[in-house]
Amino acid sequence: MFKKILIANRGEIALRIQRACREMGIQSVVVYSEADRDAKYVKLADEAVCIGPAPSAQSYLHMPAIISAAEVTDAEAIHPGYGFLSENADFAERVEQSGFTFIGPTPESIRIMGDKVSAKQAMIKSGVPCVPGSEGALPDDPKEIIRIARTVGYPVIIKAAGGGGGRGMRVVHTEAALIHAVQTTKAEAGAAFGNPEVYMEKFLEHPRHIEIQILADQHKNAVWLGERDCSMQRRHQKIIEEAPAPGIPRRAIEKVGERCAAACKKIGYRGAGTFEFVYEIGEFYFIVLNTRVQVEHPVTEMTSGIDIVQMQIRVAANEKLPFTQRQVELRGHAVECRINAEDPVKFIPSPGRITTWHAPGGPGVRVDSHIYTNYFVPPNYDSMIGKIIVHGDTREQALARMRTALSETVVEGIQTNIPLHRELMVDAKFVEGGTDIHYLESWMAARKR
Ligand code: MV4
Repeated sequence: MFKKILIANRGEIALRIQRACREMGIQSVVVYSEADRDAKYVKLADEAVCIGPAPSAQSYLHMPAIISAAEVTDAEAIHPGYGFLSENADFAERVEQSGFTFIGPTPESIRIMGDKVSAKQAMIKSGVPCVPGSEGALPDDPKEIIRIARTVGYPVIIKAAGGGGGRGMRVVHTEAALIHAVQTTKAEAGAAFGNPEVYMEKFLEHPRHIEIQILADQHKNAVWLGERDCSMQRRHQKIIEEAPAPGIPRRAIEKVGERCAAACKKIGYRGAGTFEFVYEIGEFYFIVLNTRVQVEHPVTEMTSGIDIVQMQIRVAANEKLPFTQRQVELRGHAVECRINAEDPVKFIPSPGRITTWHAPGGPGVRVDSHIYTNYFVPPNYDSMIGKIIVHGDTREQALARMRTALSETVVEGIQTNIPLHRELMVDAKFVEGGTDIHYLESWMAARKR
């Protein structure tokens, strides 16, 4: 096992990774920007290295500074967390070339999954169900494009190979609009991602967003740890996640979960990963494979009892997964609310000093956050300041615990989306379960009137 790990991230996930290291007896080094100098997890770390000024480009995205920090502190491995450099294949490669272990998949896996065309091709080959569409990138010939769209059937969606997270896509409803849409998406993709390749899929109008958590070691073992329903989102920013996904037959989940684990073995995947699907009328359709630990991983930790961050570290150190698929037992129901420093109605970021922070507690309540009373939320980064996660025997119990937790939580000095969560936890349709990816945005539009 590693003696020392460098954490190349900030905020709640830096603290989360630090906790995993502590529990495993591993020393942790955090890197921080000038804006994060006073953060408590920076002081709590065994070692801390300032890597630059507040802007991410000069700190958390600055590869030479991070690699130098690993060199001067004699760290053996680098955990990238999520966001920043976590899915940057060049970074993973540079980490390994500098003699460190990258806690994540191989640079090659990251590269394949970063290109959505090659990711989809790998999944089709590995038996993971995908959305019907073009086989690979669209050709240049407009006649061919029109022919493909007729076969797929309208509406279709044009997606950039280099896109993701909702960037670089366009829905097309009619043949008349097709060629212009393809050309515009290609031009935008070329400018934004340096890759003009696009592909086509049937556009599903009312899907849910369901994802499967997997773990794979370097000894040909791969397991899936159940699903998460992440349909409650706004502008591709998830705000509530839960497991299991309400109303989906267990048999259907098991089938897709097994396909994901089998695909991991087939492609030689290592580390933690998340297969994202759109789910509509009883069918799962693969959209992307995220090669990092995700914000919402605690929901799966609560239902599986497995520490995903510790497993990432263990498989990176070449250990075997310490359990088999048959030993994975999913229990109860978990829900996560992401707490953002933002206006709960207009969603404008609300950085600044937190004058009061009172965390919730009690049975089945977990808080993953780096904040404290008198903490200054810097304006330079993502507005998420923490997560409240609850677990219960049933969905009803989990929701009741979340309502209580939200009622106990106090954040003063800045605005947060806690009032929005309080409303959603008693919303009839959410409480019923199974709302689709458009629900939150239509709910907000209706509330405004
Ligand atoms: C789709 C889709 C409907 N049909 N693909 C958005 C993010 C990117 N990863 C893929 N996305 C979508 N792909 C087909 N063929 C709808 C979305 C989508 C979405 C997916 C998951 C969560 C939220 C979403 C919000 C809008 C659109």
